[in-house]
Amino acid sequence: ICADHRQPRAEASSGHCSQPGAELVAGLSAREAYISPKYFYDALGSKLFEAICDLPEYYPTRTEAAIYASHQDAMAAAVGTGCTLIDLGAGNCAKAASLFGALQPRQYVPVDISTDFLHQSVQGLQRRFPDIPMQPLAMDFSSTLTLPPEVNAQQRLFFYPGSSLGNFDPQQALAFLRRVRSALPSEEGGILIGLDLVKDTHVLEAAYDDALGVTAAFNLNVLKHVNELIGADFNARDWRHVAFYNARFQRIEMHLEARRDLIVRWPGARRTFRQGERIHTEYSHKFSEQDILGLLEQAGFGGCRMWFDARRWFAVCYAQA
Ligand code: AVI
Repeated sequence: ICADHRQPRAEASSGHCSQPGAELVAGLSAREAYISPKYFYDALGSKLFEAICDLPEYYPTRTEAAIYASHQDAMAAAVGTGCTLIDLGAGNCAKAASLFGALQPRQYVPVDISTDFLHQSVQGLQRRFPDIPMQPLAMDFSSTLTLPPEVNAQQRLFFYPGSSLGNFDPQQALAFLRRVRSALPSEEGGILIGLDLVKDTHVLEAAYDDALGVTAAFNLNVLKHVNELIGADFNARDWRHVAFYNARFQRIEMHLEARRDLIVRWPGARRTFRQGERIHTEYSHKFSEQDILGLLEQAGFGGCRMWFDARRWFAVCYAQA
């Protein structure tokens, strides 16, 4: 099996879904070099991301969890009980599990790229909730959403929390939501999605450049993963983490910046980087309420309901097919 995660994540080093080499080489060879954020999530990267979620500066995870805790009854009233809960990029499955009591899903389908991580999480969860049938799926849902027949077609609820949609560029985000909409075979399903809202630049930038340097380690770790995947010779010590808010595009940008002039080699090629030259690694778009409604409508959803935290830093939206 192959696994996949909530955002454009890559295969864990232990279990690849596809050949990442061509994509990585294309990105490293581009005039403005880039590495897809899906390559953050090897085994160490997944752990670093979990650590990020616990950081005082990284407000999204706990803010979203508080929204589920406060509004789960209203969410269950909107969604209805007994859904087929399809958790896109389930990771440790904690967010979905926090809604099991209210939603009482008839089937839980966690989807993730990190095969081992997914199966470990589901084992523990199945012991806690023996009455909920669980069907873990290892697939790269960022490019296709064809679900196997084992996934119940009735009352599907796609769950996409964590503002992972923000890691796509706007066109990809719309295409992704349209794929989700097409995977709803009837008019009865929907999507429950968590999205980070536009806010003060200092709050945003601190969340992506924390005092302990965990996000820096997460960003730099992608170089180790790339070395493993394509046999490159990146030295993380030659690079520094750069994260800033680009207000024009409503997005955090993460880059890796060369600390000195250097050459990186991989089988069959090499590339010179000048001091200060950057490799783009991630966008994390932030949304307004209007952005969210517009996107969901354009993707073919309707009847949107939204819930917020007291500071209006984060939104959870339910939209129907
Ligand atoms: C997974 N994704 C929604 C995170 C985000 O906030 O964009 C990834 C992340 N990158 C740096 N910190 C967290």
